[in-house]
Amino acid sequence: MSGRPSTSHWGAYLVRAEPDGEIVVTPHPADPAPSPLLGNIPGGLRHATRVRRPAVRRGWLTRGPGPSDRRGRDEFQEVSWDKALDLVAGELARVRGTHGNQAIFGGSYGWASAGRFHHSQSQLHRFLALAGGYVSSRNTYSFGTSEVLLPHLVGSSGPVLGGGSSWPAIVANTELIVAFGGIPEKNTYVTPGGMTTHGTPGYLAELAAKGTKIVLVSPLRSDLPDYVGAEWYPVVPATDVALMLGLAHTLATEGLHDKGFLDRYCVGYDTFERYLLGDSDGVPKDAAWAGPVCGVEPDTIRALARRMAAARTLVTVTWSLQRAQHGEQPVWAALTLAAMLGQIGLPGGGFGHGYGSMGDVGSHGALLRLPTLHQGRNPVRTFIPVARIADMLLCPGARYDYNGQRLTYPDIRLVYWAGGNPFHHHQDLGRLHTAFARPDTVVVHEPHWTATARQADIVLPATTSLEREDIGSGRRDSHLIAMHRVVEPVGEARNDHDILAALAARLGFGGAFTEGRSTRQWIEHLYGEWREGMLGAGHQAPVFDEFWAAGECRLPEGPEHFTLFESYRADPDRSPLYTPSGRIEITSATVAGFGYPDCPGHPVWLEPSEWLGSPLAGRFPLHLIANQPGTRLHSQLDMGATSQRAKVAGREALQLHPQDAAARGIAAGDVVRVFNDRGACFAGAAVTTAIRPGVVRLPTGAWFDPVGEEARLCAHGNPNVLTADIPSSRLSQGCAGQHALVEVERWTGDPPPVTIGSPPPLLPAYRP
Ligand code: PGD
Repeated sequence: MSGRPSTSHWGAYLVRAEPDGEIVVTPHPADPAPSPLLGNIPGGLRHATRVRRPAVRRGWLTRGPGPSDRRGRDEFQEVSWDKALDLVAGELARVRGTHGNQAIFGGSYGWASAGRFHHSQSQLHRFLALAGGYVSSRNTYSFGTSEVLLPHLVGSSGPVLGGGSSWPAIVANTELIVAFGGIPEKNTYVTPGGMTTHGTPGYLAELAAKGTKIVLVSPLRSDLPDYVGAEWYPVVPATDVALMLGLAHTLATEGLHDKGFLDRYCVGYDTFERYLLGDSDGVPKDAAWAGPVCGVEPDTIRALARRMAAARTLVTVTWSLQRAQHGEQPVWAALTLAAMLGQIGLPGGGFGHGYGSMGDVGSHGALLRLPTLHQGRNPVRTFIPVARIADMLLCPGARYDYNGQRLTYPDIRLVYWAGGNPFHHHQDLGRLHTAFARPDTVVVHEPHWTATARQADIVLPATTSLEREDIGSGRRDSHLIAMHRVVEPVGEARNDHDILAALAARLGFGGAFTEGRSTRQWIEHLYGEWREGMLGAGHQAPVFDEFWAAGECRLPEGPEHFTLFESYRADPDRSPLYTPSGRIEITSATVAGFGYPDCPGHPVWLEPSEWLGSPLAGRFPLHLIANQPGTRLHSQLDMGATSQRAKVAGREALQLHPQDAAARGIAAGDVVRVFNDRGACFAGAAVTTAIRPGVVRLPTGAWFDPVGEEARLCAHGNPNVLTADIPSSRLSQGCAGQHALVEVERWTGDPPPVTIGSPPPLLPAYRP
């Protein structure tokens, strides 16, 4: 072994520190397909953008707490840890005393780093719960729309989002995969908490070797690897539902749908069929109707529907499709299509959601409870759906809909964030910048000077996983990893836990927070609890010392051939779904009863406000896809070697079709300006035929580098200056950041320099 095992969200690896302090990272020997993202780790560790000392925004330090439009623009004053902790503890006490715990927002969404104990969000939630509570956030940016929708359709989101049918069952049985959004390999390296053996690329290669037919429905050909040999249907972005309806119409009118399955296992097909045939609205959703909307020839749609009915067919939808306005519809329509084929619950057939969205979807590792830090009970019941952060800050007291409830935004005075980067992950960053001017105080724990750290008042330097001890593993992982410390903390960085323990001590609940344990004792404790559970369930697990010395232990596998909804299919009366009817709800009386025009009671085609068929396309004729990057995880380690290699002209690469490039006089390598009414960013042009004409792709995660006071222009290429801060619908209020209409122009002048690779102006008044 050339190092000790450690793990990251993009996989386990071996790491060692050289005498000169540099670290060497190599793939884990058990991993058949290690992630290229490992290449970002060494360069990130001691990069110039590490936060080396606690820092306070000068305006906050001199004028004290209060709303300020200087956030993101002021200099920072470095201070001692004691001073910083006194300031944070004092401000928490002030806000609690004056406004109550309802005024503290501690949702703190974000992926942070792998590691079960030093999970930033769990640490912060435990701390704030003991401090009297906090306004929390619910659901995720990843699949927040499906999390709310699926319980109405199949009783729970767990089985669908938790992995679906296993790859071996698919490889053995599936004849045709119709993949809406494809199965993008780049995402399959990523799993929250880590993954030691990345299986998806190997299974895709097996499917190709077997000759399994795969239909890729996406404007981007890269949404399935070339070696799979997929048939590419370059659909117009945001119109998958029209294509699905065209397919469903062909099935229904040619008698290819499975009426027996629909009667026995589903409710509400008749209502949907009346819509499909045009009986309820006068518009038959036939292939001739669907073709011009989605850009696929009507004959091709009809032929595909017939092929789907004649084969063992798996209909899959990526999570990216629900990360859009009306994002409920592609998920609901795909489930309905699969139900019409009657193969849900049959090996290799039916419905899947998230193949290619995450590494563990389709994995057959056992779904085990991992060592977990208890977060305690949050006495404050107020929450927001996670993607409504800017609305909350901008509109305290406003009422809004969410999943059948009328909720009210709280009045937030203190925002506390650890382990997330909202100035990467949220939409319409110019609007978010305005929203972040509203609270009295923003506290951020961060290893790096991200855009979010720069928008804070108090920045506390956090360690990365290489600088501390932990235990790491992901859902369905093959290994539990003993994450030894590899290097000493960079600068004066401290672990999130130690920062919060020091604050808890100042606020009088230090003992309750730490329970008297050191970090090593916590790790042993969490491991011990986990081991007891494992032994109780009949699994083996070594004692802690053995595990720690060995560096890892193997985890049990789940059933290799698993099929989603198999037990439901076998006996729907004895194993009903947890829906009101106990059946798959193609029409949901509950959702219909909410009366939301943007999410009626069965799947429908609803035009988004921004797509190539909307009036706005007259001014902004290109459809931007802002999807997950292939060269980093979200915004993490954007300064690392893998991420930097893919930049064009020092900026994030914007992919566009040669026709669109030629029409604008753009050549590969040019600096371009991408813009719409919300904002603009600079990017580097990458010209490719692997994209539908009229579509451009700019992935998320280039560090936001705002130019000017309004923060509506990014020098570096963060697409979230362009995306709209609107929800998927009133049902789920999910993130809709995947799409926006834009225009692109070649930039002939001097573009603003990219400055985000250096720290913000720091006043080094304090030296240890
Ligand atoms: P990350 O870049 O992973 O993005 O959003 P998220 O905020 O999770 O941010 C994690 C931060 O944690 C990093 O800044 C990292 O430095 C910091 N960090 C790492 N380790 C530690 C630690 O130990 N302690 C502390 N305190 N900090 C740490 C991701 C979100 O973006 C997600 S999940 C999705 S799916 C969304 N996808 C899209 C999309 O498809 N399209 C658009 N337009 N926008 C999206 N945004 C969403």
